[in-house]
Amino acid sequence: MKHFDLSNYGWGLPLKASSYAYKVDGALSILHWAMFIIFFFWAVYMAYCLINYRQSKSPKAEYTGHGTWKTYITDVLIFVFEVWLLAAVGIPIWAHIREDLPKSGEAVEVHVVAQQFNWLFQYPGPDGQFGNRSAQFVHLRNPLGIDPGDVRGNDDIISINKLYLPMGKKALLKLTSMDVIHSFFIPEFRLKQDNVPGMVFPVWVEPILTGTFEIGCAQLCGSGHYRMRGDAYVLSPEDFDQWTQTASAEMQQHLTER
Ligand SMILES: [Cu+2]
Repeated sequence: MKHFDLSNYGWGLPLKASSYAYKVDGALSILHWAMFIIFFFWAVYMAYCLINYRQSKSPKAEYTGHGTWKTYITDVLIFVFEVWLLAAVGIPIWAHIREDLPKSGEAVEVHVVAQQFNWLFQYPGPDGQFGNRSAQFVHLRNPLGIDPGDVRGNDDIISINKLYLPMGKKALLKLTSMDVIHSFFIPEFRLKQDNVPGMVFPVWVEPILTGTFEIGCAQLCGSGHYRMRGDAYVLSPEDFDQWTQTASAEMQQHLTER
């Protein structure tokens, strides 16, 4: 399997690999173009003032001012634009990403557990049910501490630093941490969310491209923060089903040695 693809990054923003990446980039583009236009006109206006009100032409400072309502036009335009950007563009996109969570049965569900300095992924396996986890069962061979007495966990898949997702299907990721605050970040998905110990944050993503995408930790979490990375492999739905079968079978074999 290909290890993270550097060609996903280039000039400008990274490759757009999720259904909402276009929306996020659209909002960023509007903001940057607006800033560029505002900057341009301010620069032109400043040059106009420097020339038009140069000392030889206007030697005496005026303190009273002669502002009329017209001087507020630009302020009002920028204010209206900013309110529009926030209310009509930003908040709906944010709400879509944060609140349009797929229901448990409709999506591929993965538990994402951050740990200094790895990403641990738990899949429910073919039975669709997650086995319970408990700290008392954590072992080198059982890094997530899946309860060996819980039959639901017998076919669960544990993957370290490798996240597998099917293309074109929604994935519901439940984020938590074992130790300190980490932040789950996949630039190509435009997805970033803190992993907080003792809490579970659900996030969702719908990959629209197959390929390998880098997972980084976006929260300084200790001396090994720099190497806390992984890869997200987006497979075709058939390949993903195949992977689920194979990985689960391997885990069950592994379990007998647990
Ligand atoms: Cu981290």
